Amino acid sequence: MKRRSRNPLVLNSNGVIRLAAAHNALTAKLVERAGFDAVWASGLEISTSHGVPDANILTMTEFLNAAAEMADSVSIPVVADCDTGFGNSNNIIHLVRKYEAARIAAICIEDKLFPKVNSFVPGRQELAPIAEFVGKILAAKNTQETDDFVVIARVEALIAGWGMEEALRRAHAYATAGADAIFIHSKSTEPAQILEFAERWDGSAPLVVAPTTYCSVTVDELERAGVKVVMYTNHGMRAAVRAIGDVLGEILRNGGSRTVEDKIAPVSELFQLQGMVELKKAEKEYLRTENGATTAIVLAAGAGGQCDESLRALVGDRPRGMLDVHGRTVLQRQVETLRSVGVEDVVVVAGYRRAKIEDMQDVRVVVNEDYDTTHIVSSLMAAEDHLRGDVLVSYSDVLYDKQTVQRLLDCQDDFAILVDGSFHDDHRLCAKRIDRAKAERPYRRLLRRLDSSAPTPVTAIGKDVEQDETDYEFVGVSKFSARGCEVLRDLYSDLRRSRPKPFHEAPSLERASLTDLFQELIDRGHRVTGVEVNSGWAEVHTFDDYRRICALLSAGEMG
Ligand code: SPV
Ligand code: MG
Repeated sequence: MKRRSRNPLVLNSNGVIRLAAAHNALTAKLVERAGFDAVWASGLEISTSHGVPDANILTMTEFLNAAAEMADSVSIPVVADCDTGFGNSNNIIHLVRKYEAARIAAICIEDKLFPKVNSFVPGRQELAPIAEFVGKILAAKNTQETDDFVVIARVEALIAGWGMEEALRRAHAYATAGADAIFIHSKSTEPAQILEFAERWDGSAPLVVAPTTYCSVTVDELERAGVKVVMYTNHGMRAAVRAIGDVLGEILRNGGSRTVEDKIAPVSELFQLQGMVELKKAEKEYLRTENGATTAIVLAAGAGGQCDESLRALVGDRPRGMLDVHGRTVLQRQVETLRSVGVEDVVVVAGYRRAKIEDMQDVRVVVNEDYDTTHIVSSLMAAEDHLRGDVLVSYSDVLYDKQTVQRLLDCQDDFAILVDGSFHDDHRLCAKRIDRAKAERPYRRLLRRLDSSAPTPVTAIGKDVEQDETDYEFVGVSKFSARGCEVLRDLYSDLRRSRPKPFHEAPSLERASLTDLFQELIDRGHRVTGVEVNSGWAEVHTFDDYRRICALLSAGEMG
């Protein structure tokens, strides 16, 4: 979306407009994030950021590049400090063309002689003749192509010590020449000088001020005095200089960075400011790789205490996925397996004792705040923003090997679920309340067959599927194509409206399991494909499961 420049003077038609300074995209974003109305692309800050004096050492192109970078990065208007215009009226014509084309909302030019020196530097502050500066304003106003481009004229008479009468005379001449606003600058340490100017000003153009030295004045007081725009022209940079210096000093003093960690922004905040979230979204939409970019969503919000009695002592204080298996949690092992088959983007839905999950490196965490009153479908939909492109969805208490996940990734159907028929061989499992699936092609035990791995549509799924109708057990891992995700999101918003009670085997949608969702998809005519495996995975539901997995993994299986 291309932004148009916007006249900053009409932003808050009734109230005062507040600007803060920036010198690059990052600081402009911080100005916007803090809630200021517009950005002041400060000559002082841009010069300082280049390590050179604010005395027209940099060229117009360098100031323009900095301001354009800001305008590209924020949606609020950018007001560019253009010093004296980098020359005479010819330079003004050139600069207006360039700045307007770069979608900079406003320029500010000051009535000093080129090359200027920052107004707070004692000594030489030479004023231009009024007529010459009026010529610059006329040149600027006659050059602009869009109606809402703003030209601010800055009066430096008070800075140069030429007195109040001269300041008013100049301001009046500039407003008459067509300046859209008058920036009356002062280096007095008291607001009296600016308040007197405002009191005597004829109101022929809105007033802009920068209370750097007379900082006791408030925005409200300035507004009451008739000021339209208040600019904080260097405060962000001064804050950064102090903070950076303090933190770097502390690291050297302490011989490490542990003590500064809580005082500085986390790296994730830098990613946010960079636009990494948007990049990841775009990547899902457009980046095509040979294997496709699959996101994994691991559902780990449930309380450890909800599991089988025999396991409770081990997971009572943590999410089930945080169960330790030979020094690595089940979740860590899942993430490693997923990465080994090229699934880089792993989103974990946390809830119960979420801090343990939030400490994990390299995964993105979303939270199901209602984890104690809701169930798996609600956790999945807490990650709705990530249900885009190909998505693999996994329970957090199941381990699988590479080949098993790869079989699911290879299935191109919109809804695919891993199923296993080998529970038929275990009479204890046969009687248990496992997730059962009936399929179009029945499970055929011990038959040597060529088509053993051909996927088959599931016709019924849930814990209540009759024992003698059950062909397979649902492994707890499923995959949705990009279209499947779209269907799922629409289905969910539809269900949220109709609030079915019960919802298949669940008392409500909020308490629904994935199997209820798959049954709903089947009932609505969607094909849910069972991808058959008969080894390569294990769930951790009971202490016996846990013991078996520990033994298996120490024997080096399920790498
Ligand atoms: C700037 O920010 O570069 C200005 C305002 O011109 S001031 O430094 O306050 O003079
Ligand atoms: Mg300046």
